Amino acid sequence: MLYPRENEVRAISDLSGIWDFCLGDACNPGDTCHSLNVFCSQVDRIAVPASYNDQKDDPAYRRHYGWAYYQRRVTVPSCYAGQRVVLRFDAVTHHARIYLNGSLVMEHKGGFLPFELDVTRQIPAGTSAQLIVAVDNRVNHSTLPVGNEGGTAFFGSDNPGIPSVEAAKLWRKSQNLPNFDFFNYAGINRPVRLYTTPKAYIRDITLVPDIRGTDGIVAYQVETAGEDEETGGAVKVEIVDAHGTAVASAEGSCGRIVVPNASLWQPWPGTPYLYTARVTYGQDRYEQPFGIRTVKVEGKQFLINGQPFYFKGFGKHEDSAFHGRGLDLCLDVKDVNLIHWLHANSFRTSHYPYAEEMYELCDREGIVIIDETPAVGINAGGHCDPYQVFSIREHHEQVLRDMIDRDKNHPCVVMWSMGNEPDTEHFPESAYDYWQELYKLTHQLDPANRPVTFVCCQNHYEQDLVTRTMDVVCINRYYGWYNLSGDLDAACYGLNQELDFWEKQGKPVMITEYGADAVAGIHNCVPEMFSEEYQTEYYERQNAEFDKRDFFIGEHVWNFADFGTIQGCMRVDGNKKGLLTRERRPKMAAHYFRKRWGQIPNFGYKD
Ligand code: BDP
Repeated sequence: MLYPRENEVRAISDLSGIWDFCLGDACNPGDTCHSLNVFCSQVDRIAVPASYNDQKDDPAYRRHYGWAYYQRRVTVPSCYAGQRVVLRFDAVTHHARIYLNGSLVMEHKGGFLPFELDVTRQIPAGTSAQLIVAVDNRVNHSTLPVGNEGGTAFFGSDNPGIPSVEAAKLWRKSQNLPNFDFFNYAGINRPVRLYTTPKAYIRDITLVPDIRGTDGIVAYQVETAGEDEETGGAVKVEIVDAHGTAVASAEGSCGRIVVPNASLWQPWPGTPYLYTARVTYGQDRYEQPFGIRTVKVEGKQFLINGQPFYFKGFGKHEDSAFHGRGLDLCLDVKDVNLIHWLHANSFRTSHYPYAEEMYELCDREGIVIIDETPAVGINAGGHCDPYQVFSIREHHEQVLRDMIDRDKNHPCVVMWSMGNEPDTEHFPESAYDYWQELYKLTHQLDPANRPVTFVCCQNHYEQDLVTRTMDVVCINRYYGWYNLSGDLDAACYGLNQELDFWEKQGKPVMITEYGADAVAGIHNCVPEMFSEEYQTEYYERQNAEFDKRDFFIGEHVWNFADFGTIQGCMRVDGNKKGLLTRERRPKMAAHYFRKRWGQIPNFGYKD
């Protein structure tokens, strides 16, 4: 799906702003849903885009569990007459029903990917309509991420030691129990826009770059659609360099274009050179930025432009004060600048696809991304086989499809992660069947056929049949934190035993999570858990082990910054494993990594 861009023939009306809002299920979100002022006892104001949870200091907002309603009027200006008008939602978390003038016009499941609706007929140019967005934040065994609505809390405590079954039931019923470790921020988290296209329009563009000698080869495909399609005319593609000079062109809806003496997209501090594909079709125009670079796994190496790359970076979250998971462009720019400051080169979009603006920024800034679906929490701690019990399969395929469709043209995206920490040890055969099929599908879906992985949790790695079959083995490990707690000698011993196992598999391996909570400001002469000293030493010791292994292709710290979670006896006002605080102030470990990563080149570190 193309990102909305304004140009000489396409217009955008941004619907960000302060909308009307109410919580609850006073309106049954069925086929009709009329004015909030009729069915809500209290209509509040809410900022869009942003999560609603922290916009009012009210437990009802913070802990809300179920439907919530957003409302505003939408006007299609008369100057849009004769155009196709589309209403686009970048992300509504997790389940949305869209009503225009009281009638249900669209429904969408999944909280992190865009969806859109042609409203040309519903809202004729020069008129307006009432828009209501009903949002459901419940997570259960059919959603991604997975939750435990009304059931057992697989994640964290389920009130062990409580003799009263009734009390435990009450506790479970009152909450929207996530099966994941990040606060379940909900609402209209990303922009809502109206955009126009001509009636015959460019529906999608796919660009697959390759390198031959000093030339770039771009295989392209342009999908067109709409009324008057026949008369839309020929598709033309012009490749424009960073100075705005046309360097190559082609006609027809698919083909190959040679870019002579191409400048490559290189990760920072190399130059992330971007070209633009200027596509025209009849009246329509669209400019798609892209980079010329290759990505490949060969033996035990991950090659970008044919050179062995070393991942230095983090798992992140979209998470900040007040906004929750809402788009915050200022924070995105700040984070990318902090990534540069740390001499890091990459991050994983743990645990869901991020806002499109972040990928565009990373394309421009040369930050490498491992792009992850929201498939987190496919794990029942061994109580049951999640692959049999959870009804997620179809939805999982859908999010893979939509994520790749949305992100396929970004040079910053170098690998797909199908999910995070599923159960692969209690039901290894079941897990194998599930992930192998998705692995094949992911390869088929990506026109550029990038490497595919999933991220495996600390487990009996010898029993796990899936992780070893991925293009890159991605492991999350907490030696010295959740296990062998506080003892870094034992932790390094355990880690090395496991690395010996991986060495024999002949695959590239990276750590996609490792970390220790550190509450900023807690210091100790003897490094003990939760102190900044322990967090730093934890990393120093384990990194020294990674450095000895030539098949080890990267280190992603957990986490870039402290982030919000549900309450629980394991969390002190959120997860404190950040190198930075939630306000983006560095802890001791950030200074340590800045020094370390400043000495590790992007390419050839393990040669
Ligand atoms: C890992 C999860 C991550 C958690 C982290 C932790 O992938 O989402 O936040 O543990 O416990 O298992 O800090």
